Amino acid sequence: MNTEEAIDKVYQSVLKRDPGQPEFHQAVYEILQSLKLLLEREEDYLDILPRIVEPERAILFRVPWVTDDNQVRVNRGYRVQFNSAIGPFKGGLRFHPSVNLSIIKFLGFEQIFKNSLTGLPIGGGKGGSDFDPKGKSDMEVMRFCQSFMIELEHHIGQNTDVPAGDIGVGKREIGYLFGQFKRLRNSYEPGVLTGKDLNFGGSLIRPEATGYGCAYFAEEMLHAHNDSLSGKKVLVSGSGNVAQYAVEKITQLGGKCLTLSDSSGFIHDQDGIDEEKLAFVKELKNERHGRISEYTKVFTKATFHAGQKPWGVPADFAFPCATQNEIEAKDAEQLIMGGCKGICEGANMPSTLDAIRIYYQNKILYGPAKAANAGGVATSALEMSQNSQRLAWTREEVDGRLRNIMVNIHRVAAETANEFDRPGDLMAGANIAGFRKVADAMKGQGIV
Ligand code: NDP
Ligand code: 2IT
Repeated sequence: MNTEEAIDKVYQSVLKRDPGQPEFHQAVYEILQSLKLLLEREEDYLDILPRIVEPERAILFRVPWVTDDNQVRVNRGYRVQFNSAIGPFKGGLRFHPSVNLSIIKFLGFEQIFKNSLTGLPIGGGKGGSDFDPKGKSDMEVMRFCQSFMIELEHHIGQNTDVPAGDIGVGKREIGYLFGQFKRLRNSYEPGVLTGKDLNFGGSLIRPEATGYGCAYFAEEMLHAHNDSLSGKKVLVSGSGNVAQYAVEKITQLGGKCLTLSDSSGFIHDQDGIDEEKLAFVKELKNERHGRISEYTKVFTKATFHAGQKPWGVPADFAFPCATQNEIEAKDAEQLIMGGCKGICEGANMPSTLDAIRIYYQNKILYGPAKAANAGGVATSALEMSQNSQRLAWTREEVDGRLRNIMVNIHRVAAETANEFDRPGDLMAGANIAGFRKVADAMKGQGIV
């Protein structure tokens, strides 16, 4: 059997074993395609594949809770502990009605390689629920989080598995989860969750880290071509944690952000989303949990496009920061038509495989999610370090470390791409480099 056939055999076994998990299949397919380059040179990594595509443990549980008007609701909880070769399982929790096992497995699988790329000792995992926080009161969200933690508590710990936020899970939810964990354990162990409030072990810059890190990564991509974000017209999708801080840093670096979106549509502001407008978005989204369309009521020159995505707006660079598969082939074509010269992924797997093919055909810059959005989890690992030391670092200290980590991830991805005769192919470089460290650790630990 040649390498190609051996890889295909692994992929076919995943399709057969896990039918009905299209997002997971997509994530596995992308990695396996990149790994062909490595496996053609070093066959003994092939043995790792059947194990790395199988989670070490996957937990599925019932989450019963009671609404404000005393109705019993039942949601489904998940925690997929994918790989602990290089450190405790680490990865966020997503609360969104679309959550299912396929989505949690794709996220957990990607997290293995992303976490490895940070250079920090963290394994890969992900969890969440099909609970929809939209339209729920604070007390409903609290009761849900408490019920969720009653089960999750059995499976997590600062040396075992360390959850954090993702879509629908921010500082508020992490606070409720931590409060319940502390009651259940009767022990103050802040290193069990990251993304905490500053008052109980959170790290400065963690809220900003994914968006800032993504902008730092894009700046590195551009620097490699003697260019920068300064003066660039930029499209951003989403308007949550990642999108907000991507806009903040892109703007500080001299870029002009023209769009933001949510699941109801996008806003287009030709004059750019400046500091004052961003402050409005933060208050709208983080405090009032409102819709992005409200932006145009306050900033009347901007327009709202219901049910549409921002990819048709002419611009130089795009930062998808909402959700998976938000750029399909037709969107990628629109981006190219509009003059887009680069994509830097804040969201996880925001581009379909066909969209990525179009980026490569058109030779635009492509910063894949595993590398470009790793700043969030990297800063989570810095939060864990501070918790272990019982110390809190300054904003400058954490931001400096974040920046160095992003520069380093870009360097490693670019160097690995060169090593495999794919100059500029950051997807191949990131996938191979992320895999190689975990695979070497797995080899060293025997058949586990
Ligand atoms: P938030 O919940 O803060 O924001 C999510 C944003 O994306 C909202 O604007 C939301 O709109 C929009 N969105 C979510 N689902 C959809 C959908 N199906 N269609 C259209 N819009 C959608 O989440 P984050 O900003 O934290 O996460 C955004 C992305 O970044 C996700 O892919 C996440 O996995 C990834 N990520 C997050 C990290 C973090 O540290 N938080 C780290 C690395 C990656 P609406 O409010 O209408 O639902
Ligand atoms: O996708 C991600 O990397 C995250 N949601 C952040 C995970 C974390 O543990 O901080």
